Amino acid sequence: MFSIKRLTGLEILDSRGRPTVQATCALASGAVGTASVPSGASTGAAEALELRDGDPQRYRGLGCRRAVGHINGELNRALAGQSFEQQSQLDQAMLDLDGTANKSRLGANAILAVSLAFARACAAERGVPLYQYWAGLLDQPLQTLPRPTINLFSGGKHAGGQTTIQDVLIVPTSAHTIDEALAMTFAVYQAAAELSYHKYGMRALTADEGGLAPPFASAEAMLADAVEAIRNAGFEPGQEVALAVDVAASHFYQAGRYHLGTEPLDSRGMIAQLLTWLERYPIVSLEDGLAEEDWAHWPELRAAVAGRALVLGDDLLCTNSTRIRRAIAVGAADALLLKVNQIGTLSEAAEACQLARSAGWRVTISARSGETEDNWLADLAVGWAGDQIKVGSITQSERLAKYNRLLAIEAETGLPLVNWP
Ligand code: 2PG
Ligand code: MG
Repeated sequence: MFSIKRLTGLEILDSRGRPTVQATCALASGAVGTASVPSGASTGAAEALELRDGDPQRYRGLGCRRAVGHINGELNRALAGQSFEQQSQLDQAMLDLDGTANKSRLGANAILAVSLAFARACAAERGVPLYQYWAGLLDQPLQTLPRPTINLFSGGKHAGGQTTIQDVLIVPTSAHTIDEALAMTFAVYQAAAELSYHKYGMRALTADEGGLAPPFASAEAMLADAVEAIRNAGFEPGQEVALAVDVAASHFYQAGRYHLGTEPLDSRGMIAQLLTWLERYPIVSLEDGLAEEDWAHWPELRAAVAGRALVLGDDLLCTNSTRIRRAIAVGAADALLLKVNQIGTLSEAAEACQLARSAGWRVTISARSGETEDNWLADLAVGWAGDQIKVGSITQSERLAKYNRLLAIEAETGLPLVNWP
């Protein structure tokens, strides 16, 4: 039994300087856990609601005082003094209190902060590392470390829209350890910075997640430059370092057309475009290749990709079990991008993860574009045996906090890196 003594909330700032929520959970045993929630920019329409104050005079309406007030007020009043045998009971109690379908009353940011802080406090009370506690939530042993997929070039909503697609990431496929994966990434990132300078006269200025963002003429130029940077770093593209792409197609889809290049594309045209990329570039994972509302064509995309790359759903699925069930039923994807703040509690995210696994899918555990220095994501990716972890680039402390935690977990556990791709 874990008895909550007190919950406290605090408004803090994320990596974009926007407010977000931190919670601290003190248990009667004396164990304490603190955790912070991230925030997206290219959000899916079906995400749980991040409660913002809406006061234009303060942080342009983005303040989180109401969400924090719910932790210090209603949630603390209702939950302090209560005991819970497990995480799911606390999460259910918060869902019952909130009483809405998308956590809009208390705010998914408030609820998730408490859910995570409670997890940290429970791990501390048991005297186990957080990744161990999280493996226990899924009732599974520790298995592998996730393979990092690291943002090299940014576009879309993370880089002022200078290129339509959102992220080109590198996948150090020949790395055997986290340590090796990061050293390889550093080499490619430096080569990409040099390439950006020589080709575009661009100093190494970075986008929201630390990726480089020169003014590429097209998505193809972005992909081709990534391949060139891999080669310049001394690696064989595809053999040693592959690519992952977050197309984030929902964000350039309007009235049934994809506004990717000069000519708008219909869904078939967009699928044909994606297949051309798969043929030309060493892409092993294709995220949100189609828009979140274009359900009708996702099965076609998956069938056409035919296992050559992961068909990964982010905005499409929103870590939401109802949407994942639908995607499994119609064969819309074969991999889940899991972001706990899309759904708002650990228990619901755990259910989403298990559902994806039950269909034989791969799982990517992902950060948000607005992050904090908190590093719980690394523990989650290990505890839930994520195939990939997606944290952003190899710059900026809110990203490095997670990579550095992975290095520490690797040193502590000696777990092998997952055998993917
Ligand atoms: C995504 C994420 C992370 P955001 O689309 O996968 O890169 O972006 O957090 O802005 O939704
Ligand atoms: Mg995405």
